[in-house]
Amino acid sequence: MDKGIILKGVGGLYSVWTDSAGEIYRCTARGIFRKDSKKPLIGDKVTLSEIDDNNKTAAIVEIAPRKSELRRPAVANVDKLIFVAAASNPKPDLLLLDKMIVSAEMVGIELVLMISKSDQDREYAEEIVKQYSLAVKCFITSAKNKESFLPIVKYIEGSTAVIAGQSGAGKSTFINCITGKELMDTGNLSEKTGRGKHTTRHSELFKVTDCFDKPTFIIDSPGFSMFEAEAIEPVLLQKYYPEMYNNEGFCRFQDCSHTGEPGCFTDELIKSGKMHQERLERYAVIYKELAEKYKKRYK
Ligand SMILES: Nc1nc2c(ncn2[C@@H]2O[C@H](COP(=O)(O)OP(=O)(O)OP(=O)(O)O)[C@@H](O)[C@H]2O)c(=O)[nH]1
Ligand SMILES: [Mg+2]
Ligand SMILES: [Zn+2]
Repeated sequence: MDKGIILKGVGGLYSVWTDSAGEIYRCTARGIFRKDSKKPLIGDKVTLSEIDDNNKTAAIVEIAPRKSELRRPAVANVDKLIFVAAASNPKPDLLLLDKMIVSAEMVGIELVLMISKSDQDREYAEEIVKQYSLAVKCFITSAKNKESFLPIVKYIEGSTAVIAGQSGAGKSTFINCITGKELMDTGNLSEKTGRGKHTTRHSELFKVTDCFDKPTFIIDSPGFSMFEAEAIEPVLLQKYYPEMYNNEGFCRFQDCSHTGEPGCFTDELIKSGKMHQERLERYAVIYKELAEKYKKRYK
């Protein structure tokens, strides 16, 4: 029996790094997981059996309890999530970002925002910071100036972080820059649509040694553009907005949804600069989506 960590999984075949052997084994998962509908995830700590040292193959027989679990990207045991939004090309989807913040808040993973490609539109990069700095930590970066990555590198040192965001935002470019290796393929945007081409197809975990003193792990993940808000009761949504839970106040109506009712405490937040107007407008969009979902489910 040996222990390891899942680096990658494609078509039911998992690459598992074992510290004791200092090597990667190609592993299959025993049927037992399928029975409990528990699927091994990148970042899972696993126990191996049937180890074949010559062919470097083994079977995963157990998954250790997870410290954390994310649905999108599907990864286990991360402490931090770096969400990459490009200042331009591709145009950032801020509603997607808002939903990701909610989702990370729910599972207790710290989300930080990396605004990439600031060389292409510095002004808009700063506009995004204005909208989000009251909710999450923000970093403005550009691959044209590698020093701009240093504050993030410092921030993830000693932890396990996953990097996520739209296709073409610059996730793999970041991984290559900070490791100083061409670990991942990167790809141009489609000229026709201005969107990324989904260059990265599978999540992959790397142990980064070069620029860190403490062991640090980072997971690259495929870009995505669709994300459904978690199916929570709409009144609970405010619990996942730092601007709201850090500045609680009273509304005229006890059952105020904070989506435009008169006498709402969010008016004060906007006026005093404790929440950005557009974050609040998108809050209302997500609230309505949840309300629809909730109605369908319980009617
Ligand atoms: N100008 C500029 N281009 C960048 C920057 N970062 C990345 N790019 C370019 O943007 C394109 C997409 O980068 P990738 O790193 O492949 O993007 P990704 O987020 O990994 O995309 P997927 O794997 O498809 O999810 C590449 O052509 C990169 O060279 C940046 O800071 N500035
Ligand atoms: Mg990529
Ligand atoms: Zn209110």
